[in-house]
Amino acid sequence: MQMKIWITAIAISGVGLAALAHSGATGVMKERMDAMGEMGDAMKRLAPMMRGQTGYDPDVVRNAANTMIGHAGTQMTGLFPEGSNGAPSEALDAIWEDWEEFAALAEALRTSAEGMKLAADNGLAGPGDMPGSGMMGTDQGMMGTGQGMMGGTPGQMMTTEMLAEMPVNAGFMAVTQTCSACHQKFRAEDN
Ligand code: HEC
Ligand SMILES: [Cu+2]
Repeated sequence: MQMKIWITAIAISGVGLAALAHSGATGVMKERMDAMGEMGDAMKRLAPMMRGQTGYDPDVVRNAANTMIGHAGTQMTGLFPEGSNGAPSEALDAIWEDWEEFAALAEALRTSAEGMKLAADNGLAGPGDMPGSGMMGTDQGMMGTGQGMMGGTPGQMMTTEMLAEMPVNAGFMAVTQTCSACHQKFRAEDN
């Protein structure tokens, strides 16, 4: 009886169902979901560090950057053959309608992740080191929408070389922006 209520609660919340749907992915769909999942885990490890909530470790930053570099550019676009969406995928048709922009964002992920990697030893921005550094540490700021004050294709304003010279927060921001810009346009559920 109690078990039944518990199962019903999970079904209603949708959590169990979503997990099941995604575990049904196979082939290239599963491969890219796994790759995205790895990057998501890397971002979760970085976020508290970038906010100063956990101790700063440049090796963790470099490892996370390597994960993203390994999944960026043609590594990523190669996992999206034309028409490879439909349930349980969240990939939108817009990917193949606007392939150039999709590929540019996949490439921007490499640029920004390489910048973050090279900036690892620069450490975090101190108060006042960067204009607006207060909001840089979060992924909720106006820049985090991917449509903010930078305009254009996010992540393309700042080159790898520029990011390499800045506090590591800037590279992290650029990576975050690139993830969310692509998800906003090319993924059904942005979460
Ligand atoms: C060039 C576009 C693009 C970039 C850049 C990108 N993603 Fe994605 N992401 C997608 C698409 C499209 C999907 C949906 C794939 C599917 O369901 O078939 C997705 C799905 C995901 C998922 C869900 C995986 C699953 O199991 O369904 C996570 C987590 C994720 N991305 C994290 C990230 C993170 C973190 C970054 C940046 C470090 C990132 N993504 C960068 C396009 C992108
Ligand atoms: Cu999935």
